Amino acid sequence: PDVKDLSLDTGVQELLVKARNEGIATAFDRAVKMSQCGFGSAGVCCKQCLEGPCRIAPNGKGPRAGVCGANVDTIVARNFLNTVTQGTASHAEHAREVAHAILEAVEGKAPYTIQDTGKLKALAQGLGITVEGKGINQLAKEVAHKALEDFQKQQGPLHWLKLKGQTKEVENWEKLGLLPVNAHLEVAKSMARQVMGGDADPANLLLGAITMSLVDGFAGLHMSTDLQDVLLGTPKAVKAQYRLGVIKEEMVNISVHGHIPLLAEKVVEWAGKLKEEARKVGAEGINVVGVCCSGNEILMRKGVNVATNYASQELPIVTGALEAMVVDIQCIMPGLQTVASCYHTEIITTLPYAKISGASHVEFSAERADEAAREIVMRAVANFKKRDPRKIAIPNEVTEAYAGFSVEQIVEALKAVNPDDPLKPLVDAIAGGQILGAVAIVGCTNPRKKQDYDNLTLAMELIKNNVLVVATGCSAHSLGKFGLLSPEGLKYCGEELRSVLTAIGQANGLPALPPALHMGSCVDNSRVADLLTALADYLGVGIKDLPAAGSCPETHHPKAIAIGTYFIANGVDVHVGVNPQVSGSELVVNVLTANKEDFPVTTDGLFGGKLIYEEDPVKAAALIIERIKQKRKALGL
Ligand code: BF8
Repeated sequence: PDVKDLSLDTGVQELLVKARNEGIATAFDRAVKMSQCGFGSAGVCCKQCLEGPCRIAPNGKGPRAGVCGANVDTIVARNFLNTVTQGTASHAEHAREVAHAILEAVEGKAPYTIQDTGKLKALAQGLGITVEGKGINQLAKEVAHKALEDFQKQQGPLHWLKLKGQTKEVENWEKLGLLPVNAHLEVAKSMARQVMGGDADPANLLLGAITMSLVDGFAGLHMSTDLQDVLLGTPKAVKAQYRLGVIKEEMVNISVHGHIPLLAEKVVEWAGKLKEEARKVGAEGINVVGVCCSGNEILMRKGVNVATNYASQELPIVTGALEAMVVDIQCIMPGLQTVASCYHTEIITTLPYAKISGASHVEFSAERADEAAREIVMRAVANFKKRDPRKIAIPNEVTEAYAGFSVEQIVEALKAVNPDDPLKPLVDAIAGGQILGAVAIVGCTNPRKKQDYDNLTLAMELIKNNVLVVATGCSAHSLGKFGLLSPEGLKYCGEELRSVLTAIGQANGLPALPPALHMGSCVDNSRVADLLTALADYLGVGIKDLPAAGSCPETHHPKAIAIGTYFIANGVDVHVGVNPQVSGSELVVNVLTANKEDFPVTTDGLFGGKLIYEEDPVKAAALIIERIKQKRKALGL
């Protein structure tokens, strides 16, 4: 296919041509070659034991049950639970790493210092810890211990669920017996119920997926964000640049890629400290650029420029000017090393449980953070001289963008309009219809879809219809590349939304707020939930009652499915633009999508939120808007 059909990003297109000319295959090429298995696509393949693999043909031909007797509903529901569990395990491990880092920091073993003492105190108070008379390090230690209890305790719901769950939604989960106890216990229990001969009731398995998603939300997303803000600082509005043009020919270039910001922050710090070393090898300095969610983390807190998002992560290497790509965990394509072996770029893995054969490994831990980051930066500096000048080609476009919209920053901006009651201007605009509703555009890009196209098209449709858009993850990068994170993008908004964003922006001394507010990485979907919780509490309703939705147009990762399920459990409709691999079971489809009116049990009935699967972003926007209007009507708006 023409590179124009693979990505909307012209820099990506340019480098795809270069890669092809050099005989290098990327994820986009592999996606074209890889035919998709019809059974897997429908979720009907079972590999849980050695009687199989068994598969139930969706067309009604062939066996109707596996060797053990599991029918298609059991198989599809179990596979769905497995997907949600994988996503949850990733986020829970992320949160646990940060909790440990806080402990090590306050014990003087790791080189980090608590940055947001206000947030620390608020968290401590919310967790029932006595604040008075305690020093910051003591408080941080007690908060970290509370966090770690969410991986150990044997009774009662997760502390973080009690801390962050919206009251009405928590009541509902409790009534349904879905409250999770501890993250590790729930992940283990989920694996145990998926085993051959375990849970075979599809509805029960789907309820298991809801409990798992609550672990994802509270012991994954919320805990990660809260503890990261305490340790590294709560984001404030920042200005930065997007696109592959942020890679600079005259600099030593390092891209940080992955998720847990402990590493990325330190690489940025050491890049600053070792500038002189770069000059010694003939470079002008050291340029750190972000990829994927590590990119989001250092963009939000440090204003570091972003090179690219998930699907095109191999392409910074193809510029021929990237000295090192340092990675930690999740969404890191093993194919990076194959591409890097054609250039001077060194891929550096950092975690003992996430290695790539052929790549270098510099072990990172909170305790060794300075040593490891220093070594990584020095390796990059040493690689500068190994460049092949004939292979260098950096696309020159960059786009300006604003990020850093934590809930705290949003409230701060609203205070400029109404200092005593900051949420009022927002609620009034929603009630008055100037803002029709709010949608979070989240998640990935997927090499099987034209990169950035669906994320951008959906956002454009929504803002045109006066829907407020917030964004996280690689979707936020899509919007950033095409100007929607900058006031420049305001021209695409409906008139009423534009006037609200202009008024708030001007109250803050800016020309306007951007049409989409960048709220952070994928774990920062917790910020979206916090904003919804604040609005629901303000109005005295449940989150499920708000005219809000989530959308992941270019879904690729199980984490995105786990996050989506968490929002459905909160009563928020979630759109996905890629096949969620459940179509083989009518029962599972009906429960998740509420497509059949008289179906007795649906997530919509139980929680007020459902799954919307629509590949066309324009149609998806229409479906989302229709549902927002229904929710407005139910609120009497
Ligand atoms: O956690 S958005 S492609 S990088 S899964 Fe991955 Fe998707 Fe990007 Fe971040 Ni989230």
